Amino acid sequence: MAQQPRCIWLTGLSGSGKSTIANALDATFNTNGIKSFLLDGDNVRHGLNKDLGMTEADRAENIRRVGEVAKLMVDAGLIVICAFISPYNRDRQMVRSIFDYNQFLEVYLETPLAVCEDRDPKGLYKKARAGVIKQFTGISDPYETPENPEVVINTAELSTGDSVKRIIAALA
Ligand code: GGZ
Repeated sequence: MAQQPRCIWLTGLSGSGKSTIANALDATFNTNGIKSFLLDGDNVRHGLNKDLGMTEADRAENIRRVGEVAKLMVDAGLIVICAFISPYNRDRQMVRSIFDYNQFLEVYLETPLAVCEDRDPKGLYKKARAGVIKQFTGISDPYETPENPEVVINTAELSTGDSVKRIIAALA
């Protein structure tokens, strides 16, 4: 499984399966001796981007900084897996433009809102519906459907293992 350094960008609603698939991908690469690194809201929004909130401008800056860090890591020879809601087409296009033509793979997790809301692993949708969390993506904030993603996955229909296989096949 020889793989070139690259950025794999996972976009989708909260609860769509981004972190699950990102972690499974990371584990698969590492098992095969391929150096990869995972960037997601958990490790980035508590450190590098802890000054940012959820406004449109702050989300744009979140994505911009992550893209620049991912580019440095790709240049250092890693496969970088980024798992961010990244709800705006403009921001996803901007991050794509940071990379060379075949260095960027956009994976859209199209898991329907109703499924994500049903999963609600952290109770965030419930809080968003109650108005406790404002500007919540899919409820009170937009999610723009990706226009030209390289891969589209509905995790309500495809297992994590098959999702990983589909993404790795798209890297070939
Ligand atoms: C969406 C929110 C919000 C709001 C907190 N809207 O599923 P999670 O919980 O674990 O991951 C989500 C994370 C969003 O961070 P991102 O950096 O991925 O967002 S973006 O790409 O739009 O910049 C969610 C939680 O934080 N969360 N408030 N208002 N998700």
